[in-house]
Amino acid sequence: MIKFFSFMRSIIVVLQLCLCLLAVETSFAAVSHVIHISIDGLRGDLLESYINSSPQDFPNFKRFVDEGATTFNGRTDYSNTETLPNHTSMLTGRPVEQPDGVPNTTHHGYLDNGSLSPTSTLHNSGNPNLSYISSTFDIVHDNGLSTALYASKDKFAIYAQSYTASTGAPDTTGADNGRDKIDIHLITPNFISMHNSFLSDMATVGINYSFLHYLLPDGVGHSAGWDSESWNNSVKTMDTYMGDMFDLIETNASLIDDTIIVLTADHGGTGTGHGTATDPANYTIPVLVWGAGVAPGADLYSLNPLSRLDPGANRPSYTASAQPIRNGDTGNLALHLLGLGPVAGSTINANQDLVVASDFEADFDANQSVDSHDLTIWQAGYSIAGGAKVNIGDANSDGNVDGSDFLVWQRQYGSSLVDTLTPVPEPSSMILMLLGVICFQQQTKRAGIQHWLRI
Ligand SMILES: [Ca+2]
Ligand SMILES: [Ca+2]
Ligand SMILES: [Ca+2]
Ligand SMILES: [Ca+2]
Ligand SMILES: [Zn+2]
Repeated sequence: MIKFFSFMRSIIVVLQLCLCLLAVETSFAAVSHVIHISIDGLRGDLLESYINSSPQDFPNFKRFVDEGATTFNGRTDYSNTETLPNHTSMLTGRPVEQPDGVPNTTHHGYLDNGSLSPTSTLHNSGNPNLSYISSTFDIVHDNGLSTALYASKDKFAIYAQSYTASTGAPDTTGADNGRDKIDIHLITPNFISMHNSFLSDMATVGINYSFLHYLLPDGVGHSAGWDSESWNNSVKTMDTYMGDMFDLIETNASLIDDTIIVLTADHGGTGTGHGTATDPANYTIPVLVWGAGVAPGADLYSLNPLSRLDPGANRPSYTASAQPIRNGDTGNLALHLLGLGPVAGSTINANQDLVVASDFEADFDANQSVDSHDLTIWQAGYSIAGGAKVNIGDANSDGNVDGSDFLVWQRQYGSSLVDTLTPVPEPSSMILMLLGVICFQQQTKRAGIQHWLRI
């Protein structure tokens, strides 16, 4: 009788284990801090070729590639490759101009690029069909979190002026956090002091959402030309600034493991300008995401096979069936990473479906499918003890690549967002597989890679 009960108890334990294993999809854990960065004029294809040809000169941009989810083939707004219109898209999730066939309340319409008056706001100078144009600052602040804007061109005052105690919208989300949506703002052409102010503010205050704008590559591009030696050096300088960001996060106990950087650019450039919106040199920009929970070494297009498509050299319009990843996606992405909903009235990434991690723990190459290629990655990483990331085969985030990661791969094998027809093991056969594994574990004193592969 006692044997019978202990047998039943084992069965129940196994069934419970199976039930929890059936929940294979992971959910992204929100972080407390997002640093949203725009590097003015940082052309995507040039940045990529610099990193590839001399990685030692761009160690921090390379860290984004090795440790984060990235693309160098992002897109600006469709019709505009100027500074403020594109930054306004990043902050509002709206196209610059009205796309064909969509309501005239869709676009932000802020085409001005520098002639603001002290009373100019996005609301009185943008799309006349909108009385108020909401932003990332609204959503974060209305939810009781802290916000900051650091910008290195005076014309960025348009954002500070648009969200003051008198120009910002009343807060109707939970407790009243007020109409002044930007807690800290520093707008100065002295980007070195701007950068240092951010580093010290962030270390002491721990701002939840910061938007930073660095002018350097744009200024050098206009004087010396994009892809000139001076321009290359300006990107090296920005690389050291990004190194400061990593240091800031990794030396601060309250930021590490709770912060994500989202980096993009307003436009690229060629010759000494960037005004032609149809020129690939102007519309090709990077989108680099790094930090807690972000898939390491991942390509953003591979991570988003259902919602985004690498446009090659093309310039898809907003109504194209397959959308590229745009700088305008990054605002609603930043909000999503903070666990917040989208900007009111936004249309770019408005359903926040741009993801930065795989749905599956055993998707080691981060393409939203668990297949034999993921197994080869696990095989190559097998027996690494300590410091392993998911892209070398650590499915259960313990830093080791071992048999338990293989078991995760085994139960997720065939899972895919792309091809839902791929057979997934039936629960009953999964139970049999699991029982087999448990017996195997008991019988095996030393589990080498060949043993796991023979299961
Ligand atoms: Ca610019
Ligand atoms: Ca509120
Ligand atoms: Ca995969
Ligand atoms: Ca592991
Ligand atoms: Zn410019």
